[in-house]
Amino acid sequence: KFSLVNKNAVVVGMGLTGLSCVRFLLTKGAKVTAMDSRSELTLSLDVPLILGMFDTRKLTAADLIIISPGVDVNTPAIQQAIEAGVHVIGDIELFAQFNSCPVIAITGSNGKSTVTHLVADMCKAAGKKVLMGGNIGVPVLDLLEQTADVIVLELSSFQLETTYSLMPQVATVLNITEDHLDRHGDLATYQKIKLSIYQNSQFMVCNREDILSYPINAKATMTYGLSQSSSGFSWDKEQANILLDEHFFLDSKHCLLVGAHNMLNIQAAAALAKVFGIDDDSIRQGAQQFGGLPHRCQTVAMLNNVRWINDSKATNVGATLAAINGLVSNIKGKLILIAGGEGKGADFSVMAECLTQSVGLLITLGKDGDKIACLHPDNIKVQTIQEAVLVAAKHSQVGDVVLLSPACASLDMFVSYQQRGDCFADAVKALPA
Ligand code: UMA
Ligand code: ADP
Repeated sequence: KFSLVNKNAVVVGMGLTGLSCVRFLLTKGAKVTAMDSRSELTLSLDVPLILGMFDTRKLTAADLIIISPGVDVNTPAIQQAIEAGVHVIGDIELFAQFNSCPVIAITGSNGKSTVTHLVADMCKAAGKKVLMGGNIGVPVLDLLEQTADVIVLELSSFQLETTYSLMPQVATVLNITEDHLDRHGDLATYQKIKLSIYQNSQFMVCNREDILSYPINAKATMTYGLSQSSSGFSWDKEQANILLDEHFFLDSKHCLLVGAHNMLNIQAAAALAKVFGIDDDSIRQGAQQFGGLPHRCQTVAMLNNVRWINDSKATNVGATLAAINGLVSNIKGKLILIAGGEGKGADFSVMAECLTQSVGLLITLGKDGDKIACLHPDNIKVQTIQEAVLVAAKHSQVGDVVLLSPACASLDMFVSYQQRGDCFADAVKALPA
């Protein structure tokens, strides 16, 4: 365990994470300096603040640097400090050093927030006091102020990259598909960072459908998947039931979540909860009551028998493919897809087959919209979400589905994926009846 008393700590990045780190370090008696690349910023915390270019001298002289997930560890000033022997960690590592509550840890390219909520609900149904945090939007250090029976953590690759000693009771990598390659360089590096969640984990839950998500040199405690399996969770497609060890476990018709990817999410959450020791009835109750999160395949309107779906949280190719494949068998008319935004260096060509087979009309926008548009012969390029909605309305007929599932981050045009999704929903509501 670190002693932080009188340590010179520099916190880099003054977003949600950085602010929580400053608050925590002050309570532990550290001498804290805050840094942020922005040129203007007012802090309500009483610590020295260095703005603009990172101060290399200050960084290399520090005892400890805590960097925010949005700050690249490969930033030259940070690398220089690492070479000078300074300990560089993230808030999750700091949390791990001080936490004594059991942790269920969840990462993966897609489904993290959904599974995190499902697991939390299953634990709550069993009467446990549950806290949720991490990439889901709650800085983990803030959780240390409360007591709980279990902490459910959603962890991103940026957070895992600077974490070394988290010891989850049970952990999972839900799936691995391309994301954040602009930061991590290649899929192998991204995968290695994701798999580090298993490093000190007592138990591991793995997805049989995704071999990349398995731990290297270790055995899965429990598996799940759509494929048949004599042990773990599986899927009976004919009856639409979730099975456990080949016996009936849960009828998906009693669940509010729909789509193949969500059947995997329910199984993953059930496996995590079961391995953690939650009873089957509470697992079923949590799975049945969860209605899904906003901006994830959420129906925002039914207008003239056209369904409008907001999947703004689909910020990578894997998420958009899952949304299309999950929806397509239930569409009577055609699927109109709105996609594009900040592509984060992704290879969109893997979407080509799915787009030409399942999408009737493709509407693109944003910085990397053209890279998607060229994959479909019937495409229309637009400038704004409002224009995309108007074009979709003009081309839609009874039975069609209009899906906003961008396969890209939103930051080229919006503050967040939430703002993008809200803009879409507002534009749909503004359509003439
Ligand atoms: N900053 C710099 N220099 C840089 C980059 C950023 O100074 O080079 C500063 C910015 O000026 C800003 C601050 O850093 O003041 C922002 O820090 P941040 O980007 O790390 O964001 P936080 O507000 O701390 O939020 C982070 C996560 N953000 C990212 O990983 C980008 C949040 O995940 C997370 O919810 C939160 O910590 C609490 O744990 C968001 C996210 O987009 C939702 N995550 C990515 C994703 O899901 O795809 C990984
Ligand atoms: P994350 O927190 O990892 O971004 P979410 O639960 O917020 O995951 O879902 C984000 C998007 O990913 C959704 O909009 C949906 O289209 C897609 N998605 C959800 N679960 C899965 C899954 N298991 N596999 C692939 N895609 C998924």
